[in-house]
Amino acid sequence: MDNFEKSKLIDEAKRIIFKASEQIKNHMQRPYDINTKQDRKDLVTEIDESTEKFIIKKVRSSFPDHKIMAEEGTGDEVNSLDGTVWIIDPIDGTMNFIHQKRFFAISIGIYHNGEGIVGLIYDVMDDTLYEGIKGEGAYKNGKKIPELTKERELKDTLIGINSFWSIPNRRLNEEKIHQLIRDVRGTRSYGSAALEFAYIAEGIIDAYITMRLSPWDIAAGIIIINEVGGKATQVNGEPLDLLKDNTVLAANEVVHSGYIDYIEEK
Ligand code: 2AM
Ligand code: CA
Ligand code: CA
Ligand code: CA
Repeated sequence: MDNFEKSKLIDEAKRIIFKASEQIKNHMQRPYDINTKQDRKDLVTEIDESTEKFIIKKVRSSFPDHKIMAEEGTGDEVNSLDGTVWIIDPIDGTMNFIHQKRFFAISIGIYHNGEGIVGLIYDVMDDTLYEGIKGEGAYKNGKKIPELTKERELKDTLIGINSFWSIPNRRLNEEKIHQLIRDVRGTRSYGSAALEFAYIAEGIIDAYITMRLSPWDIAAGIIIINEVGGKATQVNGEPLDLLKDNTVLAANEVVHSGYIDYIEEK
């Protein structure tokens, strides 16, 4: 992809995300349907679906030969990252959207032959755009985000983790997570994977640990944190695979490996 194509892609992706955000804000003033997916806590609204359709329509009209992977199933069936692939979460943090009416984001990651080119995370109610451009850096509302500090020790970190992973569960050894909670400075739980990545990039938390995310939860965030000295892998340190669900350990790279010993999968 040449620089001209790349700048057209970035401009258009930003236009689409701003427009989609306006539509969400308008629609949420009116009543909307709420449904469940796999279980009673896995929620989706008609606004998740209409926003996805809106974004996909815009992408298809501007870039008919690009492929689209999207959460609510109106994209393409994507089996490889060959060519240019948009990985879209129309609303990341649907539970926050419904209950809190804030702390949700639109996430768009664009990959070219498997390489992350542009990552955009838009915090809708805060009107904040986090943007990562491969090789050029990360930005918050157009202002360059500085490299993450290299002066960080695990004991001084603030980590994003859902409290669910600290109660007895099927996926990991909760005793070790309890020890991690004791050993770090503090924990936070924001309820939007995309925003947790954005906050790592911004340096306001140091890590995010979770046991199951889909490609659209992380596609943009990976690109953004990579640009400022962050690292994202599975919880065992293995690389992430954007064609399937993954466990995720995202962190400032100077502390990243320190968390691995605390995460014992069952
Ligand atoms: P979503 O809001 O787009 O579904 C919540 O802890 C975070 O995990 C959100 O980013 C949420 O994305 C994501 N998530 C992924 N799979 C989920 C699931 N099955 N149920 C609830 N949240 C899920
Ligand atoms: Ca969802
Ligand atoms: Ca999501
Ligand atoms: Ca979603």
